[in-house]
Amino acid sequence: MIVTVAYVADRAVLKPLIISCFALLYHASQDDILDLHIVYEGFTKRDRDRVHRALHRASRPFQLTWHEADLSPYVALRPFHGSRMNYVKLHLPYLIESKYILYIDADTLPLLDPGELVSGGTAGHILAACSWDVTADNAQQREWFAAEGLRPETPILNSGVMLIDRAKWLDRGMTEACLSVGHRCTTHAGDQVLINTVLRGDFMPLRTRYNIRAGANVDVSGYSGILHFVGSVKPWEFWGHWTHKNYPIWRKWATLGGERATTFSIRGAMPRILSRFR
Ligand SMILES: [Mn+2]
Repeated sequence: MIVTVAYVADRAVLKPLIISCFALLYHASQDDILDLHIVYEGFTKRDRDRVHRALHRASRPFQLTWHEADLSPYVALRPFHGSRMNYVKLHLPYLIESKYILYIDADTLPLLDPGELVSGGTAGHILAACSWDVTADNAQQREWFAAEGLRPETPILNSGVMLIDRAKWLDRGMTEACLSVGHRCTTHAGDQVLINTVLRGDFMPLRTRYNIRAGANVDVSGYSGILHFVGSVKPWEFWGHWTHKNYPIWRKWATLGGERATTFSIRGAMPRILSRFR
């Protein structure tokens, strides 16, 4: 089987991207071919070579396609944490021709065979994703969802891991519907709010193991699945070394992938260091 997986990344997440791809390929079945697509912005040839080097260390069959991100459809959308890269997810079914596209955030550590997730399909839905325990009435953007008429119990998905049925996505005009919501959206949005507003809970729920919340304060090193480093403290950041409970497992995989676990950046660390003394 060919397993198609897509990432979207800029240089801010180059290191986690490299390790996420590496771990994914490492866990892929020998009987499958991993068909990897990376939509990028601002990568140099050296950056791309680093990705290739890590993938070759996994000694598994793969093919890799690079797509330069086109951010022009999103100029009128609100930036999310200072970037519009997250909206690129909305165009994946136009960029990649495959029945199923498994989208994975770069801030993840996939410790399972992706073929297992893809072969589960989407049960007739446009996509499959994890909703954790978030519903329209307890989501951060609950006022927006209520104003949009979502019922309080509507499950809200996390768009960090999504299995997309490409034909269904395109048939239902999902990209255009999300962009149109984005143009009138008044909340701190990002692709996730747009997708949830359009789907209104109509997605296949995935088991939590396919998107495990690996926050700084919860040790999930005993879990097998896709670890998702949610939250603002990331294990690959200078400060994460001390403050992230999942730093040891991150370091293990970063080392296997041939990367240093953290990059010391005084500029990146200073605001956090100073905040300790305030
Ligand atoms: Mn994420």
